[in-house]
Amino acid sequence: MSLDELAVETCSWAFGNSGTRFKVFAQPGVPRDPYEKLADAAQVHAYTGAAPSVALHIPWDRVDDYAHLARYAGELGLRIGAINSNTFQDDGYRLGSVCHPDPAIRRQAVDHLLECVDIMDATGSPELKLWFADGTNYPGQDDIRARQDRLAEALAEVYARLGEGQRLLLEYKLFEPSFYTTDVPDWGTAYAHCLKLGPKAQVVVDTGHHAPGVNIEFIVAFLLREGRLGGFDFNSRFYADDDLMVGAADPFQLFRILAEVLREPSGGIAFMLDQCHNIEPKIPGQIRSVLNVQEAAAKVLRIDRAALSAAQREGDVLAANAVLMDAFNTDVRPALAEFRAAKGLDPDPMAAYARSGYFAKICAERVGGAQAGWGA
Ligand code: RM4
Ligand code: MN
Repeated sequence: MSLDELAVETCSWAFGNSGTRFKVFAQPGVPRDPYEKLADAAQVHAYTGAAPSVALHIPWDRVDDYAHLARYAGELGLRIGAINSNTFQDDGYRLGSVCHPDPAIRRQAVDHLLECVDIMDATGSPELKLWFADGTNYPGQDDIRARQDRLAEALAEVYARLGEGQRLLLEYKLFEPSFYTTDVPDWGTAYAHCLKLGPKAQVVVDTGHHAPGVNIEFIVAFLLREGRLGGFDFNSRFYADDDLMVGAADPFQLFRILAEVLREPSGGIAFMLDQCHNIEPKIPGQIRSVLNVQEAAAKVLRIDRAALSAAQREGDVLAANAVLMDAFNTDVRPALAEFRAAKGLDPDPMAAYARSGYFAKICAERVGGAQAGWGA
């Protein structure tokens, strides 16, 4: 694959207000509706040329007319990416959603997931991304195996509703908000459910959803080999699900992951950002993230694969490692600047956005109304 083909999906919620468990911080100029979120996402694409789609989160991005929203995205040069479901913010979900012991709550959750597929139909979105906050806090609280049965039943109903060209991406996360058991805690659980469902079900790897020290590139290599890697939620973590900018905490890990992914044409693997910009400005935060992925990919594309294979065949540990490190240690920024200039983009997207006056414009225009944020 070439850099030209690398597309990174931004996420609508990154443009809204966010924060911590303790405080959501309001920033000036924040979008008040999904249309304004798309307008901001279009800025990220305008300056990077590499962010042509935007993921939506339902109900945070609920509108009356989804086809209209998708047409607006088209006018901005964007398309609608993954539809992210949300079965974690209603009072009814205290004990879970699709795994809840009460069939009425499970029905409510599955109906929401089916509504998300309707939204895919209306917007042309190719992916339904499912992350469940389901789990338990205390030993004995619920039947662990029964919860798996309920999960499988819900997934099967949603899977059956998928149309041509639509797929279901099942995301896992070790813990949080549940602390004792999580119903989809790891890639193995997600993979097993996807296998049962069929070929349109794939695993999505959120880089922040593992225990410390987990070798994510191994998971990626395994899932790729099985044809079950559907995509990524890119972000960075230091401790848990920190949702910081991708490539900020551990650029070497990002390189190692992409080194596995970009071994083959990456078609069908959705590179998505799942981040929150709690203290930094949001549009530049997304631009920086896209650039970080692009930078890591550019380094990966410099890996001398022939030399690497030769060293591996010969069992030359140091030479093989050196091939990889040479690529990682290359400063690709000048080459990327040229690449952008050749495409008619500003070689420095961060500076170009800062100069553009867009931020002052949205601060002046977006006055009144409710700013978007978690739950909005
Ligand atoms: C979850 C998960 C999902 C994201 C929500 C906001 O932890 O990562 O992908 O949609 O957060
Ligand atoms: Mn995620």
